[in-house]
Amino acid sequence: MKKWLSFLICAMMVFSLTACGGSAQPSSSAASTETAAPTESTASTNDADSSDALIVVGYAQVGAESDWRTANTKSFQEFFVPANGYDLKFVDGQNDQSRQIAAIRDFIAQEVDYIVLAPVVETGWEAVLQEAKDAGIPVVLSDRMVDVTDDSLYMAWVGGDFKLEGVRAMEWLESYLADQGRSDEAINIVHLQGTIGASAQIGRTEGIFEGVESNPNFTILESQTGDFTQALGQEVMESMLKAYADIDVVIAENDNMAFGAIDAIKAAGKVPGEDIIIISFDAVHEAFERMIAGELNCAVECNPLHGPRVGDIIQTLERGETISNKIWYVDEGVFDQSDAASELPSRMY
Ligand code: GYE
Repeated sequence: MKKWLSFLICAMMVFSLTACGGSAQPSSSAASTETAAPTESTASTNDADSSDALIVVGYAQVGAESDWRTANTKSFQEFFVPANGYDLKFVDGQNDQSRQIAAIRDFIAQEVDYIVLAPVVETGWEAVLQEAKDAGIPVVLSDRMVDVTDDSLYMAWVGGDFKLEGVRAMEWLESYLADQGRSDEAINIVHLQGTIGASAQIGRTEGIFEGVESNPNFTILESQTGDFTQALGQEVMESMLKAYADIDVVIAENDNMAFGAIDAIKAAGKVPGEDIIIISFDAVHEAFERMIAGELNCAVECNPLHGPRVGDIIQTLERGETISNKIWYVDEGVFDQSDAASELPSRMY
């Protein structure tokens, strides 16, 4: 009888541990289709009820400049929750590097367990990352990169391959023009750039410029920053429409600037998507709606759902394992008016 009872208690304990492990395990599904995913997390038996057991993560976010950014913030805020074993300290850097640096110093003072940084621009991070390293706090980079000579200042980075995105935008343009029998036509492009010095701007601009170089009939009339915002995208486009009578293509380095440009084009009495071809990056929900409406021609995907991916990196570090892929590029696609309607229902952001 006694033996039977202890077996029953034992069985109950095993069951509750399994259940507990299941609920506390950070999801790794977002990484499953990607080639470069770090080691998958195993079940964690973190005591999610006791705040002492929570892993404290400070996230120094860029700001709230775009729909992409909003989706990125949401991804972190939904993933880094006590039920998954985390306590998230979130700081909005308001597109200002000095605010992000102040946030990191504050995280160090609070002795957080991990610092996650989405750096607004690439340069100027050495000193503060060294301070984090000296304090023994691992830094994980997400979204944009830092330009530092010592790569031991961060544990890993996860984000999009921005140069490849730029290359793909130009490949799409080439094949679209070919389909229309316009391959030999002189094509005038205006280029709305993101925040100058941000990885997403640097990489996309590089890819776009390469595509222009390999197509002698393409001319960039002007490249100007719209700082990744809709308002500035509209403003810059208004002045470009006044300066150039014959714009064939707008390439906007994010969706929101393209939405602003679309408004400017409509206000100038032209038809966006028809009189002027419009290409953007991110592929947020509204980009699909605009493609369905015929106003936007192509959206090159940039996936913002980095919360669970950073979670995988942190879990790898928690297990004391080394990160096999320090630089983790997320798989991304290209969408246009031909597939926008069928793709929209399954889009996650
Ligand atoms: O494309 C843009 C956002 O860094 C990839 O930042 C990110 C970019 C994204 O403001 O919409």
